[in-house]
Amino acid sequence: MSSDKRTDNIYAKARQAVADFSFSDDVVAVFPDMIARSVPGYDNVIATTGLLAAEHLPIGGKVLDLGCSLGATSYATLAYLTDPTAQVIGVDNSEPMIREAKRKQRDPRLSFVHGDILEQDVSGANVVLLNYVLQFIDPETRLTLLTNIRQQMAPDGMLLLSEKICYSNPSHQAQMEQAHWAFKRANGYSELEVSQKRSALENVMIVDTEAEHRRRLAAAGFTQITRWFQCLNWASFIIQP
Ligand code: GEK
Repeated sequence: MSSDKRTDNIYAKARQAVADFSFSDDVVAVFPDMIARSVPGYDNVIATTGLLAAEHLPIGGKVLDLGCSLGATSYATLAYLTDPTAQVIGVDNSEPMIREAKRKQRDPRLSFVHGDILEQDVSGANVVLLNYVLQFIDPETRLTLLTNIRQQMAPDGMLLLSEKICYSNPSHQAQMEQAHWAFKRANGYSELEVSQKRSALENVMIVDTEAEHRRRLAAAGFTQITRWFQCLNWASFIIQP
């Protein structure tokens, strides 16, 4: 493992009270390891999202990576692009995250912005990336965000969305949730780590069913919604006007 990928053991020790999860300095330091061991299919989704974004981009095109963290999907997109005039803008409201992203910045076509994606202008974007971010946005605000994206992005633009999803059928939900915990244990997280992380995320990460996503995307004005990947209860969609 490279020194770049420090092991996540944030929840390894028992805590008296587990505070709500936030994208703090501690999390940023272990983020690549944390997300790869927690999100089924993460590496595949990032690389393929980059490919889909690059394929959709015209010469001189613009990509907005909303909730970019350290810019993994931005870099995956640029890896497929030879166009020196392409522009990728990563936006995140975690100051430690953006500070670290800027420190590691290694492509002149990519810029990082510290800001709230709810306030971000995405005018003229050919591709908008929302990878595992909508689930952290207040459910009441999600439709407004998607409507703004739909109205501001290029008329033939593409939104690439990845999310954890839940199921309205309780036995499907239990089966998938348990499979996800097993996935995390198989990646080296202890029972305690899985359960403390779950408590930390309880009020912060609110997931929807695929049907709810489809309803809201349609209400925002999108008509083409294709699920292109799913691993357990984590799914990715290509979305177009
Ligand atoms: C990846 N896309 O590697 N405005 C801006 N950023 C926000 C907001 C907001 N309102 N809310 C949350 N974030 C990345 C992974 S991580 C997913 C995305 C995860 C940011 C938050 O600071 C964090 O960096 C990111 O969204 C979610 O593909 O950690 O599970």
